[in-house]
Amino acid sequence: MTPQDILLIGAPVDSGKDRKGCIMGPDAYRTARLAETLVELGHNVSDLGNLTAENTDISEHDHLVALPQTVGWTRTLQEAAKDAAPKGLPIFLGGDHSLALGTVTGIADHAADVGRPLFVLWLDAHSDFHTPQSTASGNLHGTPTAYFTGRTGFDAFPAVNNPVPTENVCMIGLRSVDPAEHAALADTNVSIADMRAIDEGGIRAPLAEFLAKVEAANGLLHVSLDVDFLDPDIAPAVGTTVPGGATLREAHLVMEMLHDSQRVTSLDLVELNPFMDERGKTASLMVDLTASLMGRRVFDRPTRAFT
Ligand code: 5AB
Ligand code: MN
Ligand code: MN
Ligand code: MN
Repeated sequence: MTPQDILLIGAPVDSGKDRKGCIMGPDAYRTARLAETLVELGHNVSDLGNLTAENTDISEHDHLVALPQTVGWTRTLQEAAKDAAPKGLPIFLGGDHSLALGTVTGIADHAADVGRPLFVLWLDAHSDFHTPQSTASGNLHGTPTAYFTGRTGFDAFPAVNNPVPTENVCMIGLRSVDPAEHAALADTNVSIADMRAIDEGGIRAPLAEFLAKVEAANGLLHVSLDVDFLDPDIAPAVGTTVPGGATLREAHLVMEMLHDSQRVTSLDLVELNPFMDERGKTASLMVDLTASLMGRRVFDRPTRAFT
């Protein structure tokens, strides 16, 4: 396995929704020994500590939750992502999913700087494809994929210089998509494997197809892992649980395939709410999944030829 330079960047973003608790996410990953686990796998790991949101002079919005704070976080995270990407593989320790407004657009600017296309794998129960106009909840953690693909309506946010083309985005695990998101997604080339598709055909095929596209384009690959991608029985530490998510083995297989592809250049770990966890089991599972992504395996394949 090739050792990598991994940068852990704490992003205790808690402004993307009403329910609080994601502020504790970065320290839960530290407590669950994320850095030590990656070092044991042979990687070079630097923990850069936690970021804080830039102050803005934007006013509070009637409908959108904590708009000024989320715009501040977006600015901070865009800069942090742009700074970190040339130095190694950044892992953003969330924090709620509104952090991806900043991480993905910052990484997209880096991709443009190095002249390579950016691909995004969105592992989530939700598509997060709302605009600030279409969101019924006003929770901005439901908007990052719309922002980084260049949908309009994000006037309070920094302009998106390098939108990610929708054909470069793959969403796996969907099982809760609002009507406005559904209608908007229909006009895009986003690849979608919802839970029904996974039930019927398995999780391997859609991911393999997407990874082949990334490979053919010599792309950079950003992975955004929302805790609610996982079934709430194995990952209870989320604000809004959606039953029927990925199983333990489906999730590990995704991570193992990502490792084999050697394509992943940045990662978000988002939506962990340690206040809702059961004896740290969700934080530990997220660390184990990250370990699989970074090369942990029991045997090199094939383990044995059966006759
Ligand atoms: B998450 C919902 N679509 O807009 C909304 O957890 C949920 O980052 C958004 O995927 C979920 O509030 C955002 C109902
Ligand atoms: Mn999400
Ligand atoms: Mn989600
Ligand atoms: Mn959520």
